[in-house]
Amino acid sequence: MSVTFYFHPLSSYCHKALIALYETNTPFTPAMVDLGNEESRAAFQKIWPLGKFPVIRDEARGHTVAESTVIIEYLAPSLIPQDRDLAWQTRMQDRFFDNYVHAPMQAIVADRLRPADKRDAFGVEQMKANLRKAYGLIEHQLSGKTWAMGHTFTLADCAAAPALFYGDMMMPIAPEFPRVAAYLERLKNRPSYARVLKEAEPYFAMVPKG
Ligand SMILES: N[C@@H](CCC(=O)N[C@@H](CS)C(=O)NCC(=O)O)C(=O)O
Repeated sequence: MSVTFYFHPLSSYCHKALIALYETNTPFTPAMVDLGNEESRAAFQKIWPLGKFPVIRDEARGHTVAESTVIIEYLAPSLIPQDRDLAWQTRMQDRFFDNYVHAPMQAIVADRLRPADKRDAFGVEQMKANLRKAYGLIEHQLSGKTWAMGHTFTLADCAAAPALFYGDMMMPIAPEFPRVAAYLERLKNRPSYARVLKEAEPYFAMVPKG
């Protein structure tokens, strides 16, 4: 099965899906989207009118699949444990990283992309407080664990990696969260994510500094 993967090399949610694809050696055809280019944006919006990536198109089966978690379920289901309880716990972790780490991180990035007179310093402080709250929970949950679910690398780790990586870039992980910092290092050294980061390297200068 070969599918087209619409993405941008800097996109954190695309990183999440790419980690899963590399973890499982899933074949795909990459299609880079440049939202700043009218033609590229219009072509992508024909595939997915919301214009958010990642998205995959599986021509053979006639499916367009959006949302990083669902793309992973579609292409790399082995990253979700089969055991019923472990499965919901993994999905819960995935939701946790997306909603409580990835979302505030994205809001901080978005604020940095605004014109200087439209920035929201109060909102950014709130998002940073949300990140600290989430890190406190992760610090506790990681006790005795290598990966989010224990010894097995799962969907939850795919979600955690880009959220923590860019989160750390926006607000360095404080010394009071040593397990979170060590977990991020393990994630960065995981071959699937190391490959994603290497491919993104030429674009990192585009990430807003602050
Ligand atoms: N819930 C979505 C979020 C996707 C998302 O926010 N993608 C960002 C890139 S990381 C995007 O497409 N941004 C472009 C835009 O909003 O115009 C997922 O899990 O895939």
